[in-house]
This record gives sequence, structure tokens and C-alpha cells, in this order.
Amino acid sequence: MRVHLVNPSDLSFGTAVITPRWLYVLAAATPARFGTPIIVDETLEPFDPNQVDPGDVVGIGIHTANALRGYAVARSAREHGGVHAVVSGDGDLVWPQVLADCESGAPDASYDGGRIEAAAFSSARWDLLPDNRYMWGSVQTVRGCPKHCSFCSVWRTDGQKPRQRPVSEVVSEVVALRRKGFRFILLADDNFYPVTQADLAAAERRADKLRLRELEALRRERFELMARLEQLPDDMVFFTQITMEAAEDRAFLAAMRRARIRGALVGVESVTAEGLKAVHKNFNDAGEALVARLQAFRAEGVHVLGSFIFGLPTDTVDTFDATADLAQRSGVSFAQFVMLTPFPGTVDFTRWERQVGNTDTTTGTPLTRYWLIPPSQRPNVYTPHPTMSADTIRRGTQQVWDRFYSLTAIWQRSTCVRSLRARLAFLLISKLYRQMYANTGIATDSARVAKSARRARWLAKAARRLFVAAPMPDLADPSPAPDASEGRRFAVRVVS
Ligand code: B12
Ligand code: SF4
Repeated sequence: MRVHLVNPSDLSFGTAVITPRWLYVLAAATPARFGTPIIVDETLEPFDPNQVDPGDVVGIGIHTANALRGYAVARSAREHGGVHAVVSGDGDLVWPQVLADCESGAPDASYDGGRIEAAAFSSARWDLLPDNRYMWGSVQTVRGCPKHCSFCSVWRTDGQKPRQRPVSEVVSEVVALRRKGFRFILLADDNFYPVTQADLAAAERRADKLRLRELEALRRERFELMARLEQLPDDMVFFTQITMEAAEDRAFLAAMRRARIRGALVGVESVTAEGLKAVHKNFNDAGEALVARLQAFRAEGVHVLGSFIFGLPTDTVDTFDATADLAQRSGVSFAQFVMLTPFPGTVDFTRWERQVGNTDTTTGTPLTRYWLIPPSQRPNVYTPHPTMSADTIRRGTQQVWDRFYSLTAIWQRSTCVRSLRARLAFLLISKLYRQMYANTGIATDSARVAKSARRARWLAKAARRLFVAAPMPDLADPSPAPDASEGRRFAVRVVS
């Protein structure tokens, strides 16, 4: 019985930006008696079902965006015989059980891996990575987010209690990746800043100080992690996702800078207070206060990838230009402009499902099961808007992308780096980001998608060289920081 792990994707580029972490985590969770899993990432090459023999197990990782392709992979694998089981939740502990049941020929129809404790997360098996295919490694440091944004599934699936992985395990994975030549690492978290100053102040006011002590411990661990990252080779660069509240926490931002966390996706979502209220994100700022917060990241040397949503009920036709202007002058280095999508399990999805009911589409699949509709036949906008047509929203979004990623606008923004070489690299990366996004987001006609995919394939190969470095097979794990309390600097340096 061999184990195959397949990451489904409709488009294969031969080179990919980020390592799909779940493949290597599940490989680590596969008991040794089943041998080394055969890993297929379809963002590199399509899956070949002829590789599957009767009795093999094929594990497929599915989320909303790749579900249709995932089900196609499942069907082609099942043509070689066999049963079918669905696994939800964290896979780390339940996967060995699934495999054992398959081995004995009687798997259950479904398994729930639940939410396991952070200490039980498996470290990824980076020794199985193919050579020269990816630009960035990915290491998760925390799972779950205490917020409750209406469009987001993370707090529903991963929970609101931040589950922070032990610092030494995170650092060991980063070291394993740098040994292989990865110097860019995505800290694949939803919210790298799970304890805010406001959370601490609220806990301080409580008579029972237990909560305060818990939050302080979590915060201390963050600083400890950053102090350890700081000791890694100077050429390393980290990127994460964070809420904009971190802008008020200068000690935290300074620690990020020292740890070389040079970039962060910040969910700006809307530039107006009404828009933020609509998505339950009142902790964000709007207008000029928003500009100031985004600039605070830049002042500490943290590049922001601002994420904006269009199609909120409070949006008007003026929102597109207002957002494009704000994005350009707030100092964000990159931006993404997504159209409001009701992901299953979210507050928005429940509301939308109630609103539209079981409306059939021309494909015969209810709109509320849109992930089962072929991408070319899916509408771009799902949620009916009070004042704008779907096409107005789509065109407005497209224009903002085109404007933000025009050569002139990119060149103006490229002053965020110093040398001419760095500015040219910034230009290349901006164009690559734009091309790759056109395939997953807003492009509607297949000719544009195909052209964009061809360009992205070419750009990806060229861009990869900008990200990798010479391997450092002898790099040692940095030693634990003697005192990782905020504001302290460390003189310890690892010799590689
Ligand atoms: C990194 C990331 C990306 C990267 C992915 C790069 C890569 N190669 O991995 C990029 C930036 C490209 C990306 C893009 C998108 N992403 Co994303 N992404 C993430 C993020 C932050 C981390 C993923 C990760 O590595 N997690 C760590 C691994 C270990 O966890 P995991 O994947 O959940 O796997 C565990 C379990 O789920 C389970 N499991 C997973 N697969 C399998 C398979 C088997 C067989 C078994 C048994 C178990 C199992 O076991 C694993 C170990 O416990 C997640 C959020 C999150 N917390 O996971 C969002 C997330 C997955 N992304 C999301 C979204 C919406 C998107 C986009 C649609 C965004 C957009 N608007 O374009 C695109 C979709 C791209 C596409 N076409 O597929 C949503 C998905 C929501 C949903 N309902 O599906 C998430 C949950 C974030 C969110 N805020 O809601 N993303
Ligand atoms: S802050 Fe980010 S991760 Fe947390 S619930 Fe909101 S969108 Fe999701």
C-alpha cells in the first residue's frame, strides 16, 4: 500500500512561489511502515492517475478554490478501485488512524481531526522537497485567530484561541529550509499578532489576573521567536499576515524588523468606517488614520501587502478610485483587490445562503455550491449589491488592479528599495504577482487567463533566481535567547 499526497490545481506553472505546507506536514504524519509518500503538487505538474496501483491511498487536500479539481483527481484515482473517506480538521493526528483503517480494508466514511494542541502539530518533512521548484518555504507559527471577521473562515475552522507552536520547532524548520537554500520564508499564519495592546489592557482591568498572565505568556513567546529568527543568517527574509493593530505596538514592529520580517499582508478590507463595520472589522482604521497606520509599518521597515475587498454593501462607484488613491499614497508596497466571496462556514455565507436560497444556475448546480461550477461559468460576484451591477464591480476591480500595477505606479513605489537592481527586482516581482493573480481572481475570458498563465510561467522561472541562495548544509539551530522580553537586544550570532 503506497501513499500519494496530491495538492490539486487547474494551472501548473512548472515553478511555484510557495511550498504547499500541508503536503509536507502530512508526509511527516505518515507512519514509517507505509514508506515515503509520493508527493504531487499540481501547481508544478498535473497528477498522473496511472501512478496509482490498486490498494494505494491517495490523500487530496481540498479548499474552496481548488475543490472542483480536487474532486476530479479523486474520481480519476478511484477508477483504479477503492473506497472513499472524507477527513476534516487538523490532519496531524488523525492521518495515521485513517491509514491504519485503510490498511485493514475498513476505513470510516468520515473522520474529524478536530483542533489539536499546538505542541502536537507535526513539523514538515522538508527533506522531501524537489530541487529548484519553489521560491519560498512556508512555516506556520500559530493557528487560529481571536477576531471574527464576517468574510473569514479561519476563526470558524481553526478557532479563536491562538495555538502557538513551540519556538524551537518553528526555528528548526526555518533552519532546515535555509540549509536547502531557501532564504525567503512565509510564516503561514493568519494573524502573527494574536495579542494586542487593547487585549492586554482589557485583561489588566479584570480582577482575576489569569487571563492577563496567559496573554503575557503568548506575547513573550512571540518575542522569543523573533529573537531566535534574528540570529539566523543575514540574507533571510520573512513574510507574514498581521492585523493593522500591530502598527500601535512599536516594540513589536521593531522586533519584527530585527527578525527580518520584512513584509506582511495586512487585511485593510475597506477604506471607510461603514465598510469596516459591515465586515465586523471595527478594530481597523479608515481614512487618514488608516494611512498613518500603514505608514507606521513602512517606517519600521516592514513592507505591507494591503488586501482590499470590493463589493461590500456600503461600496459605491467612487470606492474604486478612493481605494486606488489610498493604496498608492499610504506607502503599501503591494496590494491585492479581491471581490467579496462568501466562503462556506463564514458569517457572510450563512446570510447569503438565506438570502438567495437554492437558486439554480444554467449549470444546474445551486449558486450556493459555486465551487462545483466550472470556473469559466462561475459568476464573478455572488452577493447581490444594493446599488452596483456585478459587471460594474468586476470592471471597477479590474481597473484598480491595472492602475496599481501600471509601470508608472510600480516604478514610483519601487523607491521603497534603494539600488537600481533592487528596483528592477521589485518591478519584476510586482508584474509576476499581477500575472499570477489574474488566474485566480478576476480575469473572466479564457484567452486572458491563458495569456496570463503563459506570462506567469516565464516570469516565475526568471523570478525564482531572485529568491534562492546557496545552500548552507552546516547551518546550526540558533541557541535559545537568554531573555526574550521585549526591547532587549541580543548579541548571540550563529556561525554557519
Ligand atoms: C499560505 C496560504 C496561501 C498561499 C498558498 C501557498 C501554498 N503553496 O501553500 C497563497 C497566498 C497562494 C494563498 C492563496 C489563496 N488562499 Co490561502 N491561505 C494560506 C494560509 C494562510 C496558510 C496555509 C497553510 O500552509 N497552512 C498550514 C497547513 C499545515 O494547514 P492546512 O493547509 O490547513 O492543513 C492541515 C489540515 O487542513 C489538514 N489537511 C489539509 N489537507 C489535507 C489532506 C488530507 C488528505 C488530510 C488527511 C488532511 C489535510 O491537515 C493539515 C495539517 O493539520 C491559509 C490559512 C490557514 N490557516 O491554513 C489560507 C487559506 C487556506 N487561504 C484561503 C483563501 C481564500 C485563498 C485564496 C482564495 C485567496 C484569494 N482571494 O485569492 C487563494 C486561493 C488560491 C488557489 N487558487 O488555490 C482561505 C481558504 C478559505 C476556504 N474556505 O477555502 C484560508 C483558510 C485563509 C482565510 N483567511 O480564510 N493562500
Ligand atoms: S483578522 Fe484576519 S484571520 Fe482573523 S478573523 Fe479577521 S480576516 Fe480572519
